[in-house]
Amino acid sequence: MYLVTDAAIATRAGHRLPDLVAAAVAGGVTAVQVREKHAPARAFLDTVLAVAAATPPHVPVIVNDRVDVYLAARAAGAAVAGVHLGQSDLPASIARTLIGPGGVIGVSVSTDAEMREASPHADYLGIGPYRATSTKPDAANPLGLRATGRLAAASTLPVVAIGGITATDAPVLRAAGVSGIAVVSAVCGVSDPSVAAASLRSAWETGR
Ligand code: TZP
Ligand code: MG
Repeated sequence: MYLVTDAAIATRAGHRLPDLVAAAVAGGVTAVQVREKHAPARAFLDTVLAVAAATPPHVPVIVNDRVDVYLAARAAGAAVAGVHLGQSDLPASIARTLIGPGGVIGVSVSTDAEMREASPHADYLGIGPYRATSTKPDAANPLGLRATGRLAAASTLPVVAIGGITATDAPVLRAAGVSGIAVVSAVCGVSDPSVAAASLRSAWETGR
């Protein structure tokens, strides 16, 4: 149950990001990715540090896109677990050399070729978009259930589905073989992120 943050969406819904993350973890989120597409490095680092400070130690905090910001957060003493890389970010092979064997690397893939390239260097894969979403207008074409299930079955790594996912999708995606689901707006964009996370989690846990 992977929360991907968006401070702008959170602010519009009336939340400070660190409080939102703490509430979402209380509701059942088990991993957090800090994603800020427009923040300069210094502001992004500050956000990562604030989120890491608000997240309990058993929940990994992953930095979107920026290996340098991940390394800076580590240098600042924050408990950050790793990075999540898209297809236009640093290659996973090079990120692995930069962050070492202990850091988590996730890579977004939407094709078999991308999966083959990333898998030897990654710890998990994000596959998506599951469906079109206004949160990421520049995303690749939606995969839908069949392609999601096919990629999940072909993967040697755990895969997390992302893109337009709501609680209704959780049991369907679980049955399709994914290891987890990642959401932005379903938790960041609602009035009660804790309740939203809990309903996603229970839909996942009880789903067949
Ligand atoms: N990658 C593929 S879709 C997406 C990302 C980061 C955005 C998902 O956001 P939402 O609000 O859960 O659809
Ligand atoms: Mg990226």
